[in-house]
Amino acid sequence: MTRDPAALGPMANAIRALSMDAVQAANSGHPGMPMGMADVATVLWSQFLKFDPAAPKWSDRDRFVLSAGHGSMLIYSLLHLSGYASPTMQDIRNFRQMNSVCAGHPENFLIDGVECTTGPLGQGIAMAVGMAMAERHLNAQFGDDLVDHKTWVIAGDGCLMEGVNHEAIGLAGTLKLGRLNVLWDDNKITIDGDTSLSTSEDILARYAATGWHTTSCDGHDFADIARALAEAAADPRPSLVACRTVIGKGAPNKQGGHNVHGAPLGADEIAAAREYLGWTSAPFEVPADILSHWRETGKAGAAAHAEWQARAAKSDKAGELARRMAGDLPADTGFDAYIQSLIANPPKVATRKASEMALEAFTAAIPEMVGGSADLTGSNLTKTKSTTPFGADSYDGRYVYYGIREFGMAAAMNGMALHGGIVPYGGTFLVFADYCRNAIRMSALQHTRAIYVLSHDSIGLGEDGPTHQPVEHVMSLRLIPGLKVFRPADAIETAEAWALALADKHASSVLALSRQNLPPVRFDAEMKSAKGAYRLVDATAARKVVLVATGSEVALAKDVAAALEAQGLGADVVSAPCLELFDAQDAAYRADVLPAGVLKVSIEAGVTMGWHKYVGDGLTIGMDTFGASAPADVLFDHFGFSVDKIVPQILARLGN
Ligand SMILES: Cc1ncc(C[n+]2csc(CCOP(=O)(O)OP(=O)(O)O)c2C)c(N)n1
Ligand SMILES: [Mg+2]
Repeated sequence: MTRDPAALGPMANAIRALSMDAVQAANSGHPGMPMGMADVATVLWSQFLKFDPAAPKWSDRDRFVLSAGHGSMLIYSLLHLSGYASPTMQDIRNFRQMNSVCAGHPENFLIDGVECTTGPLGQGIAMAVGMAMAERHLNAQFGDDLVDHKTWVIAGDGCLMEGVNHEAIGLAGTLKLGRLNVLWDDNKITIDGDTSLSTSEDILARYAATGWHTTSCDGHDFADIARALAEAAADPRPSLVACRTVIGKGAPNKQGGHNVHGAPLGADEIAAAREYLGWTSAPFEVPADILSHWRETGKAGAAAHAEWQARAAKSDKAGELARRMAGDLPADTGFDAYIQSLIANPPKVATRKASEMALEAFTAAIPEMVGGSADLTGSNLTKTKSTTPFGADSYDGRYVYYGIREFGMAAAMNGMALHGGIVPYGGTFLVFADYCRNAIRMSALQHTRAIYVLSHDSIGLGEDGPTHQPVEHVMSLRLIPGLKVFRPADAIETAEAWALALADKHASSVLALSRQNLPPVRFDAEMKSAKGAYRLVDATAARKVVLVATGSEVALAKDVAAALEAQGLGADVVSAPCLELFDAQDAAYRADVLPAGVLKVSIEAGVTMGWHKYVGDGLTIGMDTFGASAPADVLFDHFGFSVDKIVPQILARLGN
């Protein structure tokens, strides 16, 4: 740890110089935030943060989250200066250019030291809450010797204004996440101008009201920063430190104004800043003495890492922790025995119930699964016997009562998954996926194994009516790249969906589940959902039609096929629980399941847009309007999901 106070100013100026020069070279980017928070970040990294640049993935490192992701040059500077292998100075020179790991916003999949992808304001803090939850949970399970670290966040005015901030801090306060410390870049500037244009909130009072410890400091006074950070670190509550700063500090003519937020300073102002800061080095050059001070910062963490390794070598729990942190499931996930029980006794249950049954088996066998719901536990059926409540007095619990905070929940799930050692799943109604949609998108982008249990997946929920009936949601979630959207048809497909979601440690999944009971359609143990879509029923008569359906409409498709066969028209039924997995199959398989030259008909109680990709110029049976409030069977009939209403359309298309 650097204790020479005289070194801190030049160290911070190295961040300022790299940031302004990189933004200038890229001719785009955000110099204001890194320059304004350079002093705070220097104190944090040199005196508080526990990290080992040689081991970016060391599980007991402190987590550092740059929630104000537009200030990406801050974290790139910090990582490079303190001695991480990535980013290199060449990467920084190529800031924001194709193939540079120094992307416009920090991306967790490009640089090891970047804990999470940030840029969508507010979500960094919310993910940090999840990381702090993960730390306490694993601490409760593995003890102080193996898990004992903090989560530090740098956030801007924008992060604190976003609604998700409210959800996240409410959860953190209730859970008493004392190892979470948020350093707020209190510069009173956002893009449009002074924060007084849009807010008059007493932010410290709001945080205090949710159970946080709050303090303030002069963000350009090293001693005062250190005092505030020490206070935050010591307090048993989560802490907010308001760091009063000047945006763009160091650019003499532009600092303090909103124009320095997100535009290059320009050659003249950069020259003036060099003069003002006394920075004489050329762009992308850091004087050796300053660099050596920076390289000192990781030394204490490296020593702590070595001590941790010695403890881990003696611990009989270290192997299990390593397994969980690697994201590898136990050898027996409970899947095979559970599938056999379903085959022995195929239940007629809602797929949300089937999900609960599968979860009983999986959560018993996979201790890293941590579940929860946004106040719909009894509807999503996400709680199992193995998942006892997680709370301030029971961090070893595995079930999170997230409250009515869908966005906060999804972001926290991302944080837990990114922390590692935990496989988070969480539930809400499918229709409210929109409330947390950007966090689901961030799950996919960050390759987190977050599993969303989204029940009440269609008009089949009935009387609650159109506010609660998803119509566009299943298809719109399929639009998110990399996200696997499962809509299983019965208990076996639901178990398969869970198994597939759990098995892929680099992808996130949605399970769209029915409220209403569904008859079993599958009776064998072959893992057919792995192919995404498969032939469930072969045509008996000469094949004229292929019906492709998902979820609750698969049983209907079987009835439609039977009616067609009764008229001598052969019809296959294809169940398509996961179109993303189907798309990943080879062309021959896809052409076999959905062959050319026959009429293909999709049946799904949702929007028809998207289905022509699978049925070509065939028929798309769906609904492109909102639903209505009525019993489910009435609604299915009203909106055309019945044998009587579908068969004539098929006959007409066949010219019969
Ligand atoms: C959810 C979201 N909305 C909008 C933006 C666009 N945006 C990026 S930075 C910013 C202003 C943020 O102000 P502040 O956090 O105070 O940053 P500062 O200007 O102080 O660097 C906005 C609106 C975003 N990145 N994320
Ligand atoms: Mg600001």
